[in-house]
Amino acid sequence: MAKKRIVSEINKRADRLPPGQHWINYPLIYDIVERLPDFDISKYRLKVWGEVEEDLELTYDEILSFPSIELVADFHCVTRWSVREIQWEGVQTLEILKKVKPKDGANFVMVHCLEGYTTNLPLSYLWEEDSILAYRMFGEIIPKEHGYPLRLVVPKLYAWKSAKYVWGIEIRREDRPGYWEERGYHMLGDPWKEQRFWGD
Ligand SMILES: Nc1nc2c(c(=O)[nH]1)N[C@H]1C(S)=C(S)[C@@H](COP(=O)(O)O)O[C@H]1N2
Ligand SMILES: [Mo]
Repeated sequence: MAKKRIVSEINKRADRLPPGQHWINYPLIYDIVERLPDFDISKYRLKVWGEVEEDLELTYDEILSFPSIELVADFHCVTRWSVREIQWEGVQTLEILKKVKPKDGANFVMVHCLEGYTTNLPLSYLWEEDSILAYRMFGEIIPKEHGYPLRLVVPKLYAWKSAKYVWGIEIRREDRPGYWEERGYHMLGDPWKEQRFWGD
């Protein structure tokens, strides 16, 4: 069966390039650490916990065996570069949410990454059909510097919300700032509203 392929709605907007952005050809690598630790894939687990009916813990192989989709989506960094049509493959976050069943009043997410990075976003963005946990980029296993083993891709928000090296998804009642949000970046980060920093 042909794999389901989704082109993000953001690529079809009349105002496709958000205000204050310019196109470049390939995403620049941004990391909060100089050297990434080595990730032992046999010990890797994706964990989902918090305000949910059922916690979830998956090995890398279990993630690969989930129904997957191909996603084509533009990528917008708050430092004003944007990249057209990145091709990803992975599991829709809505599939994960259907498994864990968030409780009433669960409205936010904190995403945890293997090197210590965190980022927060409203839970509603993980119900969007173009939000995925990606393990392939342009047809290859996602390169280490772009997020191996697993990367959250949320095309509707600035790229700092698309966390690389994800190991944990914490479902929460209250919002709490992640790494960049604690340093002044916007709690939501909608590129079309230019929500770059607190107060924007
Ligand atoms: N774990 C983790 N994810 C991260 C970051 C990071 O430092 N650590 N940087 C973010 C920022 S600021 C951007 S612009 C994008 C860059 O993606 P790339 O490095 O794959 O080009 O990753 C985001 N995800
Ligand atoms: Mo960024």
